[in-house]
Amino acid sequence: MGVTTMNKTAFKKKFLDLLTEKFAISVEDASLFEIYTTLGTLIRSSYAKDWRHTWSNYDHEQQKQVYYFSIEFLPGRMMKSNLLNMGWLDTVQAALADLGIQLDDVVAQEPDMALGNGGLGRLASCFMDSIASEGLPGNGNGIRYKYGLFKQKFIDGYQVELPNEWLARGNLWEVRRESKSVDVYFNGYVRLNKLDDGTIVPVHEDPTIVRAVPYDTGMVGFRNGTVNTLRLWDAEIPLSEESLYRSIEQRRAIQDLTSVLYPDDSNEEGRRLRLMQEYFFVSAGVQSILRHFKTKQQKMQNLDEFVAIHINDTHPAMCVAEFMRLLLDEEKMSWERAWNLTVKVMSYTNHTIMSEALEKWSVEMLQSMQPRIYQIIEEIDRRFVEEMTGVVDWELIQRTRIISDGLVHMAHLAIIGSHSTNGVAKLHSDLLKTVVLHDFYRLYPDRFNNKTNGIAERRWLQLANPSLSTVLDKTIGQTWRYEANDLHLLMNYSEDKAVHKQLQQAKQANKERLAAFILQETGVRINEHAIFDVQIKRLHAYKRQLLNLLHILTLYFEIKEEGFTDIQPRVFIFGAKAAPSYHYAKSIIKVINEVGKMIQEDPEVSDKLSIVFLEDYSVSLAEVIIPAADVSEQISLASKEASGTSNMKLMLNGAITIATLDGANIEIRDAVGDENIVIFGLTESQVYDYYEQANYHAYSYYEALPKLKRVVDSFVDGTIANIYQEGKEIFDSLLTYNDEFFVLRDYEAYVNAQKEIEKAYQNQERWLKMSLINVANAGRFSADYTVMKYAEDIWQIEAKPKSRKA
Ligand code: DL6
Repeated sequence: MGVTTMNKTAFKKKFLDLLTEKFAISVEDASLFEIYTTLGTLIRSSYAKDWRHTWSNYDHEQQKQVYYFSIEFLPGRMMKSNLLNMGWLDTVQAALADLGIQLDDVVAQEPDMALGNGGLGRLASCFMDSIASEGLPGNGNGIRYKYGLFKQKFIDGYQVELPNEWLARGNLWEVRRESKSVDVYFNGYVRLNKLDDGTIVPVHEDPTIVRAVPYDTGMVGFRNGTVNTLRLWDAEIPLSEESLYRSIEQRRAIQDLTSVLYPDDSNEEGRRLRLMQEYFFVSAGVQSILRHFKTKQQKMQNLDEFVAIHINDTHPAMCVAEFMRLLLDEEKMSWERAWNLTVKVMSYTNHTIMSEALEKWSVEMLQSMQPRIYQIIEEIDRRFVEEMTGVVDWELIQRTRIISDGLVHMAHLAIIGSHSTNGVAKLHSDLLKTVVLHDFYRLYPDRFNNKTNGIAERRWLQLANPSLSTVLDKTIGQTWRYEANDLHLLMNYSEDKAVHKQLQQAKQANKERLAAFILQETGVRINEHAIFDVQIKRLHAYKRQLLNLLHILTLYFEIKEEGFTDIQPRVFIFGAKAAPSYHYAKSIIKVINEVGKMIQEDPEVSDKLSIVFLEDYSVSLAEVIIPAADVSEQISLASKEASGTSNMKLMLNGAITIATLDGANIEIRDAVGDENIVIFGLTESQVYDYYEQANYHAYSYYEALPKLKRVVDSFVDGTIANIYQEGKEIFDSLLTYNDEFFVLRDYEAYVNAQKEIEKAYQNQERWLKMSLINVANAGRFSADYTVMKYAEDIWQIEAKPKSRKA
């Protein structure tokens, strides 16, 4: 890649020339946004050749490629990671400094690309980075939402959602590829025409046609010359059909298709729009894959040697039916041959055991919106039932078929129509086999496998935490920067006091940076020497932010009512968005904010405790919080968190995890050893025992534990101001509705685990060793390794040796 040879002088010249060319302005007079635009343009034009070569090499070498279909991508900002991956970061930073410009100020001009809610979308983006960095032939396929995930504001402690106009000032990284547009058909009805030779030809009558226009973004690999493509589709009115869609409502309906991420599915209209979005990006993506394949002069029946399609969660499950539609209707393939190919090409990842997130669509809605796709799904279902009849019992068939009780089960479609189903952590994959998808495991045992999630360690350590990165470079050399397992070399220094000291200084610098950020954003001054205790993830009852709050209130009452003074000062930091229609989650936000206010206004407590709930949690915000964290809260009810990835990012940055044995926490425990993590609470099998025996009585814990009773009562007894309805809702969820996520059951164990954390922190020698061991053992969670396992076991794709990094 020519870019790695860029020196400071050459960069400055190019940059200043381009600034003049674009804006006719001197660097002294240029605004930060003009500087950002100029730098971004220069970066993009510098990887453009590699981008073109990557495309053409894959074709030239006839390489099999994977297409990763995901309704969410959450890359955050891309400028700095592009600079890092191109090998430009240090040069550009120094060159800009010579010109009196701070790179971080420039980078801050970029809006976060937040086309996702949380873990699912962030994982997809980590995978894009790692697939390119491993030189693997892989592409992303998704939706170019005009508005990203809402901007969160707190008004009077309540979450308020504002539009996120991330495209308002344009998007530097994307290329609109009009020539690659395809038409996607909705609604209407399907007439089956019978030809003279008896063949049946389906004709889609009276459809609504939407033009899908792709916007491509280069995914730059780490210093290896690979630039893959993330293709996001936008909806437009087809040029030839302009006259058909004349009314403002009709035009708006089409343009709105890609307006918002996850339209509110608490109502029929929102659900309809979401289903349309799903088919839209599935159909556009699959059509464009087949169109491209046809340019290769290869036989259609060998398609599986060139194409792998990955279904990321159930949202793109219609890939199975759309692929069949194109092979049957357009390529005139027989059903058997088309089905055989489809199963070989498709693979599916399950990301949740929460039944509400396993999508089901009403037959009525799917049939009216997608008449041909519905016919195909019906036929897949009919053949599945036929194939299984007499082989397995009837009840099993009824439980696993795709269409039942007036609903189309998308996970069933994805499993039946693909050759691989994986979970995202060992425990999760085991639960899929033994509980959630056990019926399918009985039918297809060979299809099930595990791929524990991973993270882009370049972003979460090299970019987010330069202080720690410098210590690592000095201590273990630089190979960890591209071979994450080399972090393990740090184990040689586990007893080295001088290294401990440097780690402590790096952490302190990050805490001061976060404290300054908090002061600037909220006006709150926090104690920089307190324990920074962090819980950052979507707000959901199963993740149990409420348990964290119960502990904070316990400390509060210990100080206020029991006269405890010997408490290690702590700052509890939250970052979380609640889905707009998720009332309960929003009530938890409100109560946390009110407790935060109560503590802050109470001088008896505020020097020991504080709560900072940062607004608008995002990738960029995570990059400031994570390096400063001392404690990582991973406290979901065992069995509910499929994997988690903030747990990996926080350990990589030296935080000590307090965790239940859930998701990837178990693998973190295995990596660091019991003495370097604090585990508490019910195990997954205890949770299932409760379900089986139906013998959980939340009330008995409330009655038996006076401290717990004091805390729970405070939601309704006026102790906390301004939370009448929200407090009551939470109180009732715990006692009237018997505490679905066993918060009261795990309370005591959690409070004791927190005492253990405090004790460990007070022994800084022990703490720093624990922290070092966490960093040293985080390498295994690099997404580079995860995607290689997908490539080898599921997608059967390879990096060509020449594109691998040196
Ligand atoms: O696999 C990525 C991520 C996991 O780390 C989280 O544990 C899991 O909750 C998340 N799943 C989803 C899907 N929907 N829901 N719920 O976001 O996937």
